[in-house]
Amino acid sequence: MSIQKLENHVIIRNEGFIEQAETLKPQLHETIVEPKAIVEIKSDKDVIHGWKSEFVAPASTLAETEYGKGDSVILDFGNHQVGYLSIKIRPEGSPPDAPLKVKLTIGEMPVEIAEPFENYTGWLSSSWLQEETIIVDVLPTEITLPRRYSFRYVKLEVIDTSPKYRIVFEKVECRAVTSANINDIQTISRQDKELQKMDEISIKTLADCMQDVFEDGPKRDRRLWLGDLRLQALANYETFKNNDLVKRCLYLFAGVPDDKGKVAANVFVAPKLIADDTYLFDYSLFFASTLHDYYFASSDLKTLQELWPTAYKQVELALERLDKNHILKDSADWWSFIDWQEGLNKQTPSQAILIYTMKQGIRLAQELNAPQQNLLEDRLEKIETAAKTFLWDEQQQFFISGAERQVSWASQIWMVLAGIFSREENQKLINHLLTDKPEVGIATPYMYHHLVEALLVSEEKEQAIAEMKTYWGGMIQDGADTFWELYDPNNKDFSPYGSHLINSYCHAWSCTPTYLIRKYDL
Ligand code: RAM
Repeated sequence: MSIQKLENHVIIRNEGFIEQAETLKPQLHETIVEPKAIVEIKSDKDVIHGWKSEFVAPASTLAETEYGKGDSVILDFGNHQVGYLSIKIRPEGSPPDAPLKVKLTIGEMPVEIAEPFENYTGWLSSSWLQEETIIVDVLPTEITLPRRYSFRYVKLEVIDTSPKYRIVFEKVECRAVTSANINDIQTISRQDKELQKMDEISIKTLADCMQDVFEDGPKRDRRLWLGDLRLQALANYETFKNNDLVKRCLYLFAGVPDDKGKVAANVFVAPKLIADDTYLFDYSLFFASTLHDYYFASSDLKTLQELWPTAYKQVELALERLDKNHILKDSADWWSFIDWQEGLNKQTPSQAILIYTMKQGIRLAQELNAPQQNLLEDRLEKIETAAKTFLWDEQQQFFISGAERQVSWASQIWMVLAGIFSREENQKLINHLLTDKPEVGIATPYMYHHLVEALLVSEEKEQAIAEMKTYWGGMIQDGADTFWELYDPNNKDFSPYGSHLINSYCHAWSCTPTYLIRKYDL
C-alpha cells in the first residue's frame, strides 16, 4: 500500500499563476448519447475478469417493458462515455402509493456490473465504485444524476415500488462531456488496421480524460497528475493540439508549490486549487519535461519565461538527493513513482529520469540564454559519468539499482531514454533486455509506453510495433473501448490496489499509442 500523508504541509500560493490558469479554463462540449442495447452480463471463464456482455434487445425496446420490485435491466451505451445520466420514469397501474426506490450500478467493464461492490476488499476507497440509490416521491419524473460518471454499462434495479404499481423507464440518456474538440483531429488512414484501431482508441481515451483539466482517469482519480499530464500532452500535440489546456495545467502546478518550491505530484481543482500532500521525485521533475515539450510544441516563449524558475527549481531540488559520487541516495522512505511493479528499486530509473530532464532543462536554458545552463551542463556530465561508473554492471551488461543490485526493465528503459550511451549501445541494451527478460518487469501501460519509446529511439521500429500489438492490441482483443490503467496480459486480474473492480478502464497514461504512431510515423 502506498499512501503519503504530510504533517505541516506548507503551500506558497502564486495568485498570478492561479489567475492565469483560471483564464484558460476550457469550455466543455456536450453530446447527448442514448443507450444502444439491452444486454445481459454472463459468466465466461475465457474472457477478461470472467464476465461478458450479450445482446438481448435494441435499447429502443426499453420503454415497452414494465418493471416491478426485484426487476432489473442492463443498458449498454455501445462505447465508453463520460457524462451525466438522466432517466425519465412513468408509473403504470394504480396511483403510486409508495415512493419508488431504484438502484443504479454504473460500470466501464462488465465485471463492475456483475460482481457486487459489497465484496470489494481493495485498499483504495470503495466510494470510487460507481453506484447510486434514488428514492422518488412523485411520479412521473425525470431525474438527472448530479455526479459525472465514466461508463459503458448501466444497471437499473427496481428495489421497490408497491404492490399496486409498476414503472416504465421511458428514456435514459447521457450528456457526454469533454473539452476535446474531435473536429480538430486530422484523421489518418493506416495500411495496418491494428495500428489504425489503436490510434482511434487512444484518441477516444485522451478525449474522455480531457475535462476541466487533463484528468488521469474520469472514473478514478479524476484529477491532474503530473506523470499522466506529460504523456497526455504529448498525445495532444499530435492530435487535438489543445495547447492552452496543457498551459493551464502547468500554471495550476506552478500555482501551489510547497515552501521549498517543489511542485506536487497531483492537484485538486475544486472547491479551489489545492496541492495534494503527495510528492514524487520523478513527477516533480516532469514539470520541467512537460514545460520543455509544451514550449517546443507551441513556441510560447512568454510561458517558458514565466515558468522556467519553477522548472529549474525541480531540478535543483532533485540534485540535493545526490551523494558525493553523484548518484541518487536510495532509501526505504523516498518516493519516486516509476511504475507499479512490485518490488521495483527506484534508484537507477530515477537517476535516468534526472539525466533525461536535465537535458531538456539545458535545451530550455539555451532558448532563454539562462545563466543556469553552465551549471546544468557541468552537473550533468558528472551525473552521467557516475551512472556509467557505479550503476552499469559490465559483466551482466545491464544497469543495476539499489544495494540489492537489482536488474529491472525500468532501469534499462529509462537509461536508454536518458541517452547516456550511443545509439548502437542503446540498441544492444534494449535487445539484451528483450531477450534476457529480467524478472522485475513492467506493471503499467505507463511503463510500457517508455519501453516502446526506448525501442523507437533505438531505431527498433518493428519490435516497437510488435510490443504495441501485444500490449495495447491485447487490450483491444480483451474488449477495450478506451485504454486501461492496468493491463498484464499474463495476469488479467492484476491490480496494485487489491481489486480489479477499482482499476480505471479509461486512463490517461494509456493513451499514448496515437503519439507513438503519429510521431514516429509507424
Ligand atoms: C495512480 C493513478 C495515476 C498515477 C498515480 C501515480 O493513482 O493511476 O494516474 O499518476 O497512480
